[in-house]
Amino acid sequence: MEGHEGRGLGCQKTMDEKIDATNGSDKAVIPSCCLKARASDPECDAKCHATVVSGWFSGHQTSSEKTPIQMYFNNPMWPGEAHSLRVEKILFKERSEFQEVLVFQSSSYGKVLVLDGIVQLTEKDECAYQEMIAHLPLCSIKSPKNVLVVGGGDGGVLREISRHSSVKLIDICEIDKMVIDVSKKFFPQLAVGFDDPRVHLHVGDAAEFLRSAPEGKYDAIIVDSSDPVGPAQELVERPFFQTIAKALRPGGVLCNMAESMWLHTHLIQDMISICRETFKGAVHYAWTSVPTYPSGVIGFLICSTEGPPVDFLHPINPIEKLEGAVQHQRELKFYNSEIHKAAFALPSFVKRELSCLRDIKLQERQWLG
Ligand code: SPD
Repeated sequence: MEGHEGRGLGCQKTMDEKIDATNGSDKAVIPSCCLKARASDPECDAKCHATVVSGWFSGHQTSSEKTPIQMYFNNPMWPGEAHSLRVEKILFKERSEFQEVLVFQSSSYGKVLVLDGIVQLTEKDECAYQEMIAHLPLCSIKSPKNVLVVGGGDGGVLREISRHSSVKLIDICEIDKMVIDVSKKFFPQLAVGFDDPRVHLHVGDAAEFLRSAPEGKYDAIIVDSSDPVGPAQELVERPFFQTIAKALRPGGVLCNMAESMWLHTHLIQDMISICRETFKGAVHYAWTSVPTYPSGVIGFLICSTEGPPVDFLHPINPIEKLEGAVQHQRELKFYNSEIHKAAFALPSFVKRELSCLRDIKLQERQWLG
């Protein structure tokens, strides 16, 4: 089950490197994590995928390009940069009705899920995203019962919600069935989330799903979307947030994937402004470190509706106090109550740039105190 992710988070030698060391070869013994510049076997490119050059995946590429190489380093979401992973084997590549779905075995991050050329998760660092996006909201309210996940078709967020025994219903609305099927086949340690009997799967458009959701139904809504290009575009627009606010009970919470503070402060600002107008409770920004996402970090917009006040910075429902939650199915790797509080501490440039954040002063005072 653990596979490559079982290598842990440290800097470890590959088998080849260990053999070199044992033979006393004069080849420098460099840990695999420092070998990014080493060229690989170009022959495998042809058998691989358009985003793979000399054995390295470098997102992002649009599949129908005539000159795809230009696109590897030219995603409009993060122009001028790309992150590479060494590909051991392509395991799956197919175009669904909505996007191109790719799974490969990397040499350092385990299996990797890529949608339209953009890394969605790797076995090694998925914990830092799924645990945070689920427990930041769920540990901030007492006894969450009804939870909705938007997107999240890999099942990782469901796996995390399952740790909360107070939860009675977990609706998930994912647009792309291929993502679910691929996850069940290649990422069973995430897709295990679908086995929970509390989960009700809806394959379809989340905006539509939310429009017909009963008012005030959910205690928490978690938006685990891909980037707002392609099928997820609608999910950063005002009408979508309005339907979310309506579907939440008073004092209910939203946790929404909100991109990188290094790359997307404008987008984050826009989302915050919309949410400030839409959610009448608190609006905060928190972040986590995910090495395989652009710039190595990703953030969350966390909001509550008008009603019983929610103090996101001091979790009222600490995970450590929930019986069996830390161990459930797979021991928590990243999230704990300390990291919950720390996630709201913002670098100075972000504070300045996100000065539209109504709660920024409050966030600062609460974090310090
Ligand atoms: N830039 C990539 C953002 C991906 C966010 N969603 C990931 C899905 C993992 N459940």
